[in-house]
Amino acid sequence: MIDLAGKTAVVFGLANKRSIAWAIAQKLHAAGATVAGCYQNERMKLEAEDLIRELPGATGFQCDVANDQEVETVFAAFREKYGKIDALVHAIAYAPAEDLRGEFINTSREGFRIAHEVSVYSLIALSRAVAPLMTEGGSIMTLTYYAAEKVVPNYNVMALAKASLEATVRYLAWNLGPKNIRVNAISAGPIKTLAARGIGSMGDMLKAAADRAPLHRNVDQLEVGGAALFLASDLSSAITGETIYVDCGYNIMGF
Ligand code: NAD
Ligand code: 0WE
Repeated sequence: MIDLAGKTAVVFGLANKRSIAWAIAQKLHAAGATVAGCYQNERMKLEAEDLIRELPGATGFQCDVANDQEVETVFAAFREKYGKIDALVHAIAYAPAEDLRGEFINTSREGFRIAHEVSVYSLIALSRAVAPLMTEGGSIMTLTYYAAEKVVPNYNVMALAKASLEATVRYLAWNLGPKNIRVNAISAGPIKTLAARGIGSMGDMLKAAADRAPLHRNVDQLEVGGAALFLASDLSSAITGETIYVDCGYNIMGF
């Protein structure tokens, strides 16, 4: 059994019960960690706080990662409440809806900027803020998707952001290695979350992914949570800069 008693984990990206962040928060909490759950804004607050109440000892925080002032404020609150932090989970992505469909060549300058700022730069900003609190070393992780490497129709500008995110993980791993802070990405297979809602072909995509994957099924959030628990724990003490696939094996197939 993985024991995270005495460890504190901050989890960003909590929207609702389907959020990958929620599954990760539950797994870390079940292993004994003290959990801070972060949601984007007032609109997410009610639902997120309801979930956080299910985890005794957990606390909710509001933070829009596109806002430097809000990041600074939330980390001041973490410092005050916890002092030391052991794990940080970044489960955040956003691109304007119109850039996630249609012709890739029509990607807007603004859509490109927003996707990279919210989905990639935020990992750098959160890592810089958390590193001074990871006084006993730590584990930082983010969520990525296979479309960073191979074309997935309509993922468009988000694919560029995920490719950049995976490179960011390697550079952060190199930079923070001397502090014994590890940085990794989990590449999850498609899951029906809020971020996958409104994607017209999601049903077909889930079916195709299950057909092709060696395990012939889809991934669920709690399985991603299991990998996150491993990455938060000492069992992964020599793993950094990696992208770990939690996709039922989909990525290994050539045909
Ligand atoms: P989700 O919608 O539950 O989570 C996305 C979160 O990002 C939301 O909580 C949203 O509030 C947050 N967010 C967006 N902009 C923000 C901002 N400016 N400040 C703070 N938070 C912000 O969906 P999810 O599927 O759980 O997504 C979590 C991560 O997993 C994302 O990085 C996504 O790309 C990745 N991922 C998802 C899938 C999938 O199929 N669902 C597959 C692989 C990777
Ligand atoms: O990372 C994602 C989705 C991220 C996402 C989702 C939205 C929807 C609402 C980012 N920005 C927005 N902006 C919105 O306005 N996934 C891995 C899920 C996903 O999204 C796809 C997929 C898959 C899988 C989009 C097209 C094709 C496949």
